[in-house]
Amino acid sequence: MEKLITIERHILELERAHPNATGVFTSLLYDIALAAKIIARETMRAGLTQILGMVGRMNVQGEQQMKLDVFANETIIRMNSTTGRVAVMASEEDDSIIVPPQPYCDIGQYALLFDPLDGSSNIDVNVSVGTIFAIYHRKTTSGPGALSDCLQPGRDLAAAGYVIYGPSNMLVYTAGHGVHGFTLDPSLGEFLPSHPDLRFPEKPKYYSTNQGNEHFWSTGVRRYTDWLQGVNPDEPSQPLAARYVGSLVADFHRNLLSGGVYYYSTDTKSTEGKLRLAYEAAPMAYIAQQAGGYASDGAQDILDIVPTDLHQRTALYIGTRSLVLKAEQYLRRYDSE
Ligand code: AFP
Repeated sequence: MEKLITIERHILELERAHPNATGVFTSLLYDIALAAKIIARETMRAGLTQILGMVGRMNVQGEQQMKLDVFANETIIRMNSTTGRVAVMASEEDDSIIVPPQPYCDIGQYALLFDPLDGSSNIDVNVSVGTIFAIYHRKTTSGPGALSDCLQPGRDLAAAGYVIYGPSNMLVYTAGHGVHGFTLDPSLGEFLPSHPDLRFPEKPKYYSTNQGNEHFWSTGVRRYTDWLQGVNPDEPSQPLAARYVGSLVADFHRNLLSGGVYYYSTDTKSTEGKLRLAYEAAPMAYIAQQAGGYASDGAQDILDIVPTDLHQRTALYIGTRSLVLKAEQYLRRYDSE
């Protein structure tokens, strides 16, 4: 009979496989799972208040209702500020690093980076959103955590994951031993294992991109898209179906389960790309790699890029390995004079 365990037990059991583990890392993942449950609850409520027309008005305590991305951000920060596990944090919502109070910032061993509510424009129309998180060992050896602890290449990640708030809420994470998916059972309030050892399927089904940007794309990106659609006369291919939610977490998750590629290229409108390297592209790239996929900025592995700025942007091609390698090939062939 298959054993029924919670995400906490699962993390603990993985930790037991590492005799030198102190338990700090396990507790940190547990803290994130708890923050995810709180955000999931609020996301569900936000849908309801939207329907009942309460957003932007006062709640029963006479307080202005908080926007969900602000709520998600504050929840993750509060959950991790005084545990003594995290030396420094960085969020999409904050310009600078977030340093926990003393003595927690001194004793913390990890840097936690996150996008609290990715795809937040979807929330107003009741479509899936997500949280992305990245965990690094701190590099500084004493004192409070610093910016340098957050500016590490994805290859040095200790763990990464995302939570998807959708028809059901799921937490998917990797700590370097495969990718594990858990579904929140609302009646128990627990994430239960539902998708063990996730891998991209061999045969992809989808491509996901904002094709509204086509006029701004390079020749390489257009030819690559033709190839994905099976209409490139120079290189016949099986056409893939297009699916685009506009929330990286949702698009990535679908492609992870069904096979496919998500891309947001650089273009004449945004020469740096749109997605953020440190807390969007790098953690998702680590998950992709652990699931047998690949992520590239079009020329190199996302995991090799060392961020120089907290909010640095990048182009991103991510998903089924062969599809991402093909993107690199097209960009090399057409765009690299
Ligand atoms: P928001 O969090 O500002 O909605 O951005 C979401 C995102 O970073 C990523 O999750 C989407 O895939 C991408 O941007 C959508 O961008 P477009 O709206 O330009 O297609």
